[in-house]
Amino acid sequence: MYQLYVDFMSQPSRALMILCRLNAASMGQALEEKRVLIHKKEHRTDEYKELNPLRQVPCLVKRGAGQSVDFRLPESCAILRHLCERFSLSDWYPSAGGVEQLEKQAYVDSALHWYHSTLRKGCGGLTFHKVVAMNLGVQPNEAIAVDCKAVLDRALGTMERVWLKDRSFVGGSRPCVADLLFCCELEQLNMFYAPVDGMDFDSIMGPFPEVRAWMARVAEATSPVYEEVHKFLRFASKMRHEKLSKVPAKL
Ligand SMILES: N[C@@H](CCC(=O)N[C@@H](CS)C(=O)NCC(=O)O)C(=O)O
Repeated sequence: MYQLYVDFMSQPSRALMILCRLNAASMGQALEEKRVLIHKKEHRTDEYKELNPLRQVPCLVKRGAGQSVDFRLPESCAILRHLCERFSLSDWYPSAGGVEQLEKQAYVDSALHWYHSTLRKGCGGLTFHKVVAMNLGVQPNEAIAVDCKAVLDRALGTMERVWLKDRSFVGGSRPCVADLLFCCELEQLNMFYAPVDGMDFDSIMGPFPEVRAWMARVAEATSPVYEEVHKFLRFASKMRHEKLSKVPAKL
């Protein structure tokens, strides 16, 4: 039995939840979602550290007889790949068999590797310093936020020019694991509230209509699971916007 440790507010966690929920039938009863609430610091407990010494979500754990931990795997890209290989989800991550398949797999791998130092760094860093840091009692750094915004803009441009050029999805004519990961990353921009943050989802995405259209395609192709998994983020965004709209504007 596999257990997937996740938080609804974590982008890579949501990508994994979408993959697993959409493919529940192929995976049988083999996988259970377990919540780790980052805002309650549950990822810092000794119990969780035993499972994932990196103290982050997501993390995959395989339990054997008597609930013993037989295998543990941190890092979203490794987990996405492993689950696809383990449960033969080759529509989501091409399985290696013959040169053509191997090349398709390598192409998806290159998208997964690209993500970390580009989309993740820009979008995750910007969101952390504009939205998340305050909630965790960490001092936000505006200079880092500005750098991350530049990284994000470059990454969105690269998505239009490279990953989405002449194709509906990063995976081609249908979404692959990279589409899930990229899309869930960008969804967190919905937390931004323009009058206070100086930007929001619409203003960030304005210059990148192809990315925006692709996000709608990913959501539609994975409906209704996509919205189910993003329900909590939508709620948290709404709460934040309402709260900030009551803060008197600075003179
Ligand atoms: N490279 C990791 C990043 C995971 C990550 O940054 N997880 C965040 C949530 S999205 C986390 O656990 N943050 C808590 C912390 O780092 O203390 C992956 O792709 O899985």
